[in-house]
Amino acid sequence: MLNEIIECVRPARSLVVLTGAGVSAESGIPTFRDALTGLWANFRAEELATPEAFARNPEMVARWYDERRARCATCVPNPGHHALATLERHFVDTGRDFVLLTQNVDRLHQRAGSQRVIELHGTLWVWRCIDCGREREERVVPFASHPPRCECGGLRRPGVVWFGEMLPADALEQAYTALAGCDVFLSLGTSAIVEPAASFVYLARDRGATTIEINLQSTPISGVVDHSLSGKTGELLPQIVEQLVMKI
Ligand code: BJW
Ligand code: ZN
Repeated sequence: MLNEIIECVRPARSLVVLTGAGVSAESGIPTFRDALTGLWANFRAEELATPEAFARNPEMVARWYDERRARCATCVPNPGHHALATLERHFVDTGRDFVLLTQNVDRLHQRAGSQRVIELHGTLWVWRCIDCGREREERVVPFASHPPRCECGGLRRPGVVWFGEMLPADALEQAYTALAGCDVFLSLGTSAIVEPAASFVYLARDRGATTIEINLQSTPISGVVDHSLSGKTGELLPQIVEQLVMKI
């Protein structure tokens, strides 16, 4: 199976990769659907990641995101992130298109060296005032108070996309353009249940692309893709990429 996947990716002219929380799991960042722990054990992430939860209890939601920001600050990219950055360089060096669409908000792809990363769900590192809209990158953890406040006095929220919110229009447009032109599509470490990213595989398939999934568990798209490989992205991606980069 690994060899079949390598031989599918090798001739690709235009590769689109979609990543999810599983790709960062081996960096020590819990996936979105992992059970919450500690003080958060009685909560579900799906209930905290909504505009309604922030409106009801901004202090609690901001604190949850700030703790996740602090956790990410102690984590480093894993071999899966590095393999994807190497793969991008290989595609660019050989004059081919490579686009990385990520649902992850941790920016570990960028820290691994990936250049063309489209953040579909925003990032934990940028916070935005809900009154004046001003955005600022926030690297120092933790905040002095929750939620942090803007100079204008407004509450600031994490620059992520919550359920029921629109994805950034430019990110979505770039994603659809890339999908319309790709000949190979990789879905990596995502449960493939959150729309619109969950439907990208169908767009790629309908335009004739070869579709591949790597995940620890089966997902709703495991029976849809051409190849579904079971395992850890941090272990499998380096093996795949090494073969692709060594033998042109
Ligand atoms: C490993 C591994 C290892 C572990 N190696 N694998 C159509 C139908 C029904 C509903 C909707 C619809 N269209 C829109 C909706 C509503 C909603 C939605 O999709 N709901 C579904 C739950 C049904 N979508 C939205 O609201 C989106 N907005 C939108 O579409 O606007 C227009 C609109 C609105 C309303 C109605 C209609 C239209 C916005 C979605 C925003 C998602 N935001 C979040 C939170 C971000 C901030 C934060 O992190 O807190 O994004 S939700 C959460 O899920 C997060 C993730 O990016 C996203 C995807 O999760 P992901 O990455 O797949 O993680 P997990 O945890 O689910 O899975 C991890 C996987 O890794 C597992 O499969 C493991 O097996 C695997 N794994 N270790 C390989 N080492
Ligand atoms: Zn403001």
